[in-house]
Amino acid sequence: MTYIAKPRVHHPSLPKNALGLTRRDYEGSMSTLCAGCGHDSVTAAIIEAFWRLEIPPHRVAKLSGIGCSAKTPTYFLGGAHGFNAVHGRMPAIASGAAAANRELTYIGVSGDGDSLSIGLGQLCHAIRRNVDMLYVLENNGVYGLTKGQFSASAEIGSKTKRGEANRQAPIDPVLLAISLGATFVARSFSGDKAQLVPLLEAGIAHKGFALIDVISPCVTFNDHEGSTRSYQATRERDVEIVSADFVPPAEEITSSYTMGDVAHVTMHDGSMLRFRRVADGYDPTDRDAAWAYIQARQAAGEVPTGLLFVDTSVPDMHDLLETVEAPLNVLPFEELCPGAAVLDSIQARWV
Ligand SMILES: Cc1ncc(C[n+]2csc(CCOP(=O)(O)OP(=O)(O)O)c2C)c(N)n1
Ligand code: SF4
Repeated sequence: MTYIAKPRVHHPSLPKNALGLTRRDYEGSMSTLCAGCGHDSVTAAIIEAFWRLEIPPHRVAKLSGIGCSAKTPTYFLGGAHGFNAVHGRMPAIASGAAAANRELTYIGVSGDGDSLSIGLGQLCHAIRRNVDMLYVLENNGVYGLTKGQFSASAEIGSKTKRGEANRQAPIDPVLLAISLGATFVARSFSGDKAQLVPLLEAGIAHKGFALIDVISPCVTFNDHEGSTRSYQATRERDVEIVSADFVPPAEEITSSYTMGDVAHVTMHDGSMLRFRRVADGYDPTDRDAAWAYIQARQAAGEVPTGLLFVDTSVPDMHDLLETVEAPLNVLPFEELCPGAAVLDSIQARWV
């Protein structure tokens, strides 16, 4: 937790994006999390990604459930719409909001407890529906807010502060998402802003459900020797298997990599994902191969990071359900409530 108040007046020469906004305009309230919490670094990366993408804060809806991670939307994009849902229920709220207004950009922030225990079913169905949103899972292996109980992502053998070892098998959100048909799956580390920011940008630009699992250490309850989610353990085991770069539509595409090493995926809005295979033969567009590769590396004690899987060809929730283009709040009453005759004709289709 920081006690230094944010200055009200900003230096006039702070860099501005094309909207004339500085990074300060993408910040929120002062964080009340513990000093050094990984979640604050994720917040900083989210601020950077939205600033770079030049998305007006008031065109964003930020959602969360319950947990230290769920508090973080308060600390970015103060001008955005926000909703703090019941524990684990953020995906349902996000799905409903997105169905009612497809013009906003949706970001959900959750924890491993919020997502993989009480909210696991909700997460699975948001993936299955391919809801057009970025879902950031701040993964620290514990329930930080309720003082450090193991979460469902804790690995076997990981130790609590008092030395007890976890004996239950973990749920891996990345493998879960790939096996459920997710269309954008990435993993990163809160301490690696250079990798995390382009992944966040790409996840926001992705049309459909984008999951980014961010290893985000809890310095208060899970950063000791014996923990597999500490800063030290993550730094030792983090292996980047794909180096991804995000190129917005308006930017010239130049490559710093040797030609032949670089592959491009065009996103629906014309932006581009440019990735380099760091690991031999790794292809983030091949679902089966990605799943097998990640599982094999994890069995060998590594934490593979980067853009792990992407598919831009799958229809998202709006395409599947043929949702209305205009936000529901601007539709005239006659269209929202077309009367009994129209309802009868709809019901007649099923009799
Ligand atoms: C219905 C319900 N059950 C249990 C709780 C208690 N609770 C609050 S936060 C939390 C887990 C938070 O862990 P995580 O999602 O990993 O977030 P972190 O605090 O680690 O960022 C739990 C179990 C609650 N608030 N509501
Ligand atoms: S308890 Fe852990 S997760 Fe919560 S703010 Fe502190 S360091 Fe972060």
